[in-house]
Amino acid sequence: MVIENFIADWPAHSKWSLDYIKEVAGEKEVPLYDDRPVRHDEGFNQPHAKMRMADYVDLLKSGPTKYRIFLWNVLKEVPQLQQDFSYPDFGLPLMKGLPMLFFGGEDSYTFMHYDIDLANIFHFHFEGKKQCILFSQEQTDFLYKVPHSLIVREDIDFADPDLEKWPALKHAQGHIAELQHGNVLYIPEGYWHYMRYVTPGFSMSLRAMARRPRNFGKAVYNILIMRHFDNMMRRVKGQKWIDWKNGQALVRTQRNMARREGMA
Ligand SMILES: O=C(O)CCC(=O)C(=O)O
Ligand SMILES: [Fe+2]
Repeated sequence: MVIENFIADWPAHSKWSLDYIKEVAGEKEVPLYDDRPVRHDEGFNQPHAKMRMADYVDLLKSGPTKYRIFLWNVLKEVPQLQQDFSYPDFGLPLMKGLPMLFFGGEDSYTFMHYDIDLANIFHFHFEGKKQCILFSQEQTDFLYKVPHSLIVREDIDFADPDLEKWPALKHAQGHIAELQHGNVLYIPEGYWHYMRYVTPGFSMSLRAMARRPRNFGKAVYNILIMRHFDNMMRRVKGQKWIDWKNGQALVRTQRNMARREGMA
């Protein structure tokens, strides 16, 4: 799933670094996320802080930080960067309006999730070292997925999971990839992904729509119904809704395990 030396002919391959981003986008104000758990009074994917890009790059270089930039649209924010890459032919039609950048500091991580549209993701990595853990949708029964969301229990540390506390994870079969400068990671449609920034760095994702009917159907449901229902329940029930969902993550996974043992 990791392709090496694929983008060696892109100008971005030699040009793109944290210093270069600071040069071309230093004055931009960027939304930052840390690793705090989801709260009822925050919207879906609402940022936790804001900073100038120049200050953010300085922060990344000064030592470990939890702050990440998530889903930062190149076209909208720094259109000139478009000249540095192209849309390769991977045999899947890439969505050209959505090249997204992701940044993170040493030791920061993007929680285990899958994307709302269950897209195919091509993840191009530029600076730093990054560890990625992937699971297919077939593994969802073992992952303590939180209902009405796209995440698993946030108190699971995928860098070093506590298998006593989360025994179902022992049954999950996944993939691990280590990304270095210039690598491309293919994340098949709907796959769960967790990214840990071993050193400060950034990547770009290009996406292609989900093609399997089942995944496409889930994408439509998530976008049209799930996120609105979840937002409404947060407003109506508040933190109780979040706590109930986290409880259900445990209950449902335990039920899945019992059912499997029953079948064995
Ligand atoms: O690299 C990251 O921090 C997250 C990437 C991601 O979630 C994505 O490309 O969909
Ligand atoms: Fe993602």
